[in-house]
Amino acid sequence: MKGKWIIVIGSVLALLLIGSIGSFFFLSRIGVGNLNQGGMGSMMNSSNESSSDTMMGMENDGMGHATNIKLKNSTEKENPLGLPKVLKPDQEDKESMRYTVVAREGTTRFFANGDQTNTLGYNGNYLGPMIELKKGKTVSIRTINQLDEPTTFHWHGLVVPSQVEGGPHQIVNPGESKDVTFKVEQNESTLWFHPHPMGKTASQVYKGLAGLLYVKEVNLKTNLPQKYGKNDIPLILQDRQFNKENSMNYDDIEKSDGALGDTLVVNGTLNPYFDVKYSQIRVRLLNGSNARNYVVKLSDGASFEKIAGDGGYLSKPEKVRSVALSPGERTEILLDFSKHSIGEQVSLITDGVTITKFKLKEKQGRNSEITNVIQKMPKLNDADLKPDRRLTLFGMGKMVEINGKTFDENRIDIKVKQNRTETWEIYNKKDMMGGMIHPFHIHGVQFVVLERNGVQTNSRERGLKDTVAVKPGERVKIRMTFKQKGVFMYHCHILEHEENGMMGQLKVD
Ligand SMILES: [Cu+2]
Repeated sequence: MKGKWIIVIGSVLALLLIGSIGSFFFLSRIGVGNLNQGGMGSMMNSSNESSSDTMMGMENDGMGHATNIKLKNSTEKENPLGLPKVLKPDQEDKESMRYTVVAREGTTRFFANGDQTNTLGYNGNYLGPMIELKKGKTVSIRTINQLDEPTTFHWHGLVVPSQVEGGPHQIVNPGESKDVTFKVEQNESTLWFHPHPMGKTASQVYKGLAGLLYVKEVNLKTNLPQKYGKNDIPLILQDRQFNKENSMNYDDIEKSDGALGDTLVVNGTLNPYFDVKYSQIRVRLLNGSNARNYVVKLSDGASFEKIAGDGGYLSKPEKVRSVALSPGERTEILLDFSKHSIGEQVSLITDGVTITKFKLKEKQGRNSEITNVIQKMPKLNDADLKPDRRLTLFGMGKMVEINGKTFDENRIDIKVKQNRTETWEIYNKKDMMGGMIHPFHIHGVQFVVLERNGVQTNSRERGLKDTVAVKPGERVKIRMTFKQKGVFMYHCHILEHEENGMMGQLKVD
């Protein structure tokens, strides 16, 4: 009996010792009382290599979150997939194009029998239009803020000077407008735009401020599908938490490690289907969620081709059975319906939940093999693998930091000379609970992912990127050239982590 008590007291003392040696995170997590599966899963997954064709260690959505909210299949009747409108230029000539983008309040009815819910949108009630930027042209955009709070218009992935790229310093106050002009010099790619004001980014994106930005190379010789809304469709993936009136309220949800919801909303549509009329469909996936990771597959388990990442095409199409997207990332894939019969349907799914049903109605066109090498990657030497800088991402919840610091808008963390090429090693340091994936994003550049944990990344990751998922314990090397001047942000794209200070400033001059 006495021995038992010694063991119990000894265990308590040992726990206290661990607690005091360990970080505050440990105690705060225990305080929440959730030793959730996600936390454990992330620890077990952390040694997986990205070469794994299917998982990339991202199968457990919401891993490491204080609450692990799983996605549910929708019980709503199926709805035709909403497609963002193509924004008409106010003016266009050989050298230039001009657009107007308005951030405004709106209302949206997501459920057939639900209430209208207050949302935000660009030029509409929820989300925004697709804006096409033609490479080689000078684009002017009049940005107008009709919200009752400050916002910015951030062009995510666009390689332009910081003065026009809409970071936290480019505030547009309520009722005001700002004109930005830039030359489009990068390759054909699927970018996006969203707000970036300090303290309001996460809530404004959650309420609906996000839109598509396609860079288009008019003279690009390609046999890829490119009929917008017909054989070339975007899927903006977002998870939302609806209350019993079927409305949503950002302020009401638990979100210390990022807002998660149990309902998947695709282009603003619940339970969507798309009528396929072509034998080959190009799908541009955007993870526009605040915090959720997705692993996207076909419901019949078939393989498909990945053709592009964040910043444009891969050097050749890659056959895959799944693609993983952390918040902010984009991936373009080709779906082949040539061997399916008219009337059949197949879905894109994530974690067993339907993203969009594809119903085969017609099979126009034929599948031409994509043979052209569409984006050449720079040649690399061994010396390029030596990091010029090391960044350590650490923490969870409100206690997040980069290299031991939280964001300070009056501090420049990194200075780089214009046109310098650097290799950065991004290290996601585990905490005692295992940690979580941090999607690392840098403004104003596109980079190449060189290595994960010392292993050269497989070719499908070798397209240009602006956001990269860094798993707990992982070291990811990226390499980029800083072509544009100004003060740029780098940060975790879990928007609540960014708001809590997992962000730094890079000055290029
Ligand atoms: Cu993070």
